[in-house]
Amino acid sequence: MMNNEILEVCRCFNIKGEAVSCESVTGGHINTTNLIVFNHNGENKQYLVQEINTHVFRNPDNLMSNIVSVTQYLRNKIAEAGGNPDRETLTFLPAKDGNYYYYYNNKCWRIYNYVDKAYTFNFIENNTCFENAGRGFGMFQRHLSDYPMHNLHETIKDFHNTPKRLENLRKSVEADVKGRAASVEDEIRFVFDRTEDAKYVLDLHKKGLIPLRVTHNDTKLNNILFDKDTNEAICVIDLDTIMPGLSLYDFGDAIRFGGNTTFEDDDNLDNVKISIELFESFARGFLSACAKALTKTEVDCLAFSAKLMTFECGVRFLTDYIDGDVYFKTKYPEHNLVRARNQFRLVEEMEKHLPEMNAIIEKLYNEYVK
Ligand code: GN1
Ligand code: MG
Repeated sequence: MMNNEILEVCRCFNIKGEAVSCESVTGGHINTTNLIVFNHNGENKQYLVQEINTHVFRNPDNLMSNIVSVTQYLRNKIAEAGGNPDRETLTFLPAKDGNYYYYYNNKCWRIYNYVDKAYTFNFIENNTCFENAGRGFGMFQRHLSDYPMHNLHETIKDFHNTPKRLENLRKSVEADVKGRAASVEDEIRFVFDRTEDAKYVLDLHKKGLIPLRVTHNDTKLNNILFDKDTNEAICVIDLDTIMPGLSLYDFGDAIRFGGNTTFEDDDNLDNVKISIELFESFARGFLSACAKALTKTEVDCLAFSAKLMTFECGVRFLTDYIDGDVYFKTKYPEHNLVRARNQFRLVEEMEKHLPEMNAIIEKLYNEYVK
């Protein structure tokens, strides 16, 4: 269905031609996305028109400055490596005022080229695909290893500061605006029983044992595009949270989502397990691309980081449930609670399997580094 608002937005970004079709793209929990096709001089071109969630990303200028400078940097790296920058990174369009975002109808918009002959997954179908995703995120890390980090803005403050996430939960429980806290006492206890875990990697960072790097920070499986012909992971997308961070966040969050044997919002907790095979596949891809760039302390924390990121995400879902679902998009009233319970079950599963996961990392590290 053609949507007039989207059409007007396209005009603000100087898109030429006749609109052929427009459909909404679902999957992300934060921004709202539409795929629009324009025909210009007999040729069809596809664009993604996205409304930026300014409740979450409060400074679109800083946000787009990060994204545009990182994608331009990546274009050069990809070209140097003999790749195709139009497929291997995103290309954003300037609006008529020269900025890479534009306010229309009091909403903040941006547009970028749709990469065709590519697909995303919401669920892993086989080990090879997850290994390819690991290589894709590892390459992303490698390409950005010399990026001048001081250029980057912190688009969401303390995004992966897990102790701060616990503090926020504590505040939400105290405020209890929806009167939901009493019904989730077990979940709250689960979180505060793990207060020590929450600060483990940040403490190592503070001691200088884990370096700050340029990281993606939201490495869900559906944030990487796969090529339809080769099935290789070609392009990392959803670049809003690129910031200085720890490599562990990218590794850990990818396992949180893709290493789960079910969806992050499956309410049947018996389905929630960590797949050791998938864990190994992703770790193989990731380490094959960037093991040599990581310090030994980082490598030693990789398996733990999967548990940490799963725990942190669960804390965020639980906090949002208590706050009345103001951050993540939800489809039904208990959605955030279901997600939180799912993540906490996955944490328990990872706690059982941590020795095995650590042994896999050690084995792969020896393979790729020694
Ligand atoms: C959000 O936008 P999306 O769906 O890729 C969130 C991530 C969470 C994820 C949980 C900016 O990611 O941090 O891990 O949901 N993004 C932001 O599925 O908060
Ligand atoms: Mg996102």
